[in-house]
Amino acid sequence: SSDIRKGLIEAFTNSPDTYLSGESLAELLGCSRTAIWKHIEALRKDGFILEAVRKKGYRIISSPEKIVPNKILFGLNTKFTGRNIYFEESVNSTQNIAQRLALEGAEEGTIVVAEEQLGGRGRLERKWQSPKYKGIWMSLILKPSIPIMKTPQLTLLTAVAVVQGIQEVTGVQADIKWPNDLLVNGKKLTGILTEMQADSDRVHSLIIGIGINVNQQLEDFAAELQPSATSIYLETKTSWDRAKIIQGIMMHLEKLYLLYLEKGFYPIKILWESYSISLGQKVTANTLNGSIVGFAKGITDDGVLLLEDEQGVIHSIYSADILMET
Ligand code: BTX
Repeated sequence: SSDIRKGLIEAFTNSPDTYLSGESLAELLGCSRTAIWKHIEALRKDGFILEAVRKKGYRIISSPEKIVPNKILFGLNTKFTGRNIYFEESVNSTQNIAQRLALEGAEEGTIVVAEEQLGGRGRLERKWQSPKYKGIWMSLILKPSIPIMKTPQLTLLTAVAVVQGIQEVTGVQADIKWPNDLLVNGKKLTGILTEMQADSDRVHSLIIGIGINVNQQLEDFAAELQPSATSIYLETKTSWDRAKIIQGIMMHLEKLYLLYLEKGFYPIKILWESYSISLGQKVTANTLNGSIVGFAKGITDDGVLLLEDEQGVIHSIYSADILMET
């Protein structure tokens, strides 16, 4: 069956820009159309971008583009952010590796980048789908000397940096949904997960996980995510060099982080608000203690969301999933 795969790649290579039908490929390689279809799906999983057009067939748009760590470094204009790179082909979660490195004393700005995560995670034990060669699955170690209660500020800061980095490199303009989602036309492009190592009151290390859907086609998302997720490829019909996007994000992140250390959260808050779509709207906040419907008035200087309910009572939301009315 690896012969069929090799045969497929060869057939596509020999006729670039032409659509090859399942039927003709099956005939050429002496197997069933179902086998062809299975192998096409396997090629997709390996990072090939294929186009399927009804009645015409398949065409390879691009072969797998892998992240080259040196490409992240080349031209990277930062003092420390993203300069120390741990790169792996396949991991359970980049968060686990970054957690370990932080305990071992990794320097601030260290990033862990993987081509694939088998156990990528979101908040509240949810899963984060991280298919091979398709996205940016990375964790960044920061060591700000701040009290624990200020850590949400760094999640918001990261969201701003990721919006700016993606916009600069690809032109895609994402919106931020409090606290940590980046959306394009209401579909999820990016998730950010902040974990920490701290003692009773001070932070030692923040482990900021960033997951960005870059080169996925619709079929690369599990069926249940297809209506709610998007990728930069889906928004631009172009496949992107993920190393360049990482580089753009690192540069924006360091700039904002240094600004934050010098001037505090206020300038970051202003930027965050300018990208936010949750503010000024009626939203439902689903918290672990129940749901609150209210008008999103703003965020506090600690990054807490303020909701005003129908009785005019203001609720401080520390952690929730936000549903917006469309
Ligand atoms: P979250 O809890 O806000 O979102 C998780 C939810 O998002 C899932 O329950 C699912 O519905 C949906 N989802 C899962 N995968 C995807 C995807 N690829 N695209 C769009 N929607 C999806 C968000 O958590 C925080 C995610 C952080 C991921 C990074 S990747 C690098 C680092 N390592 C790691 O294990 N996690 C972080």
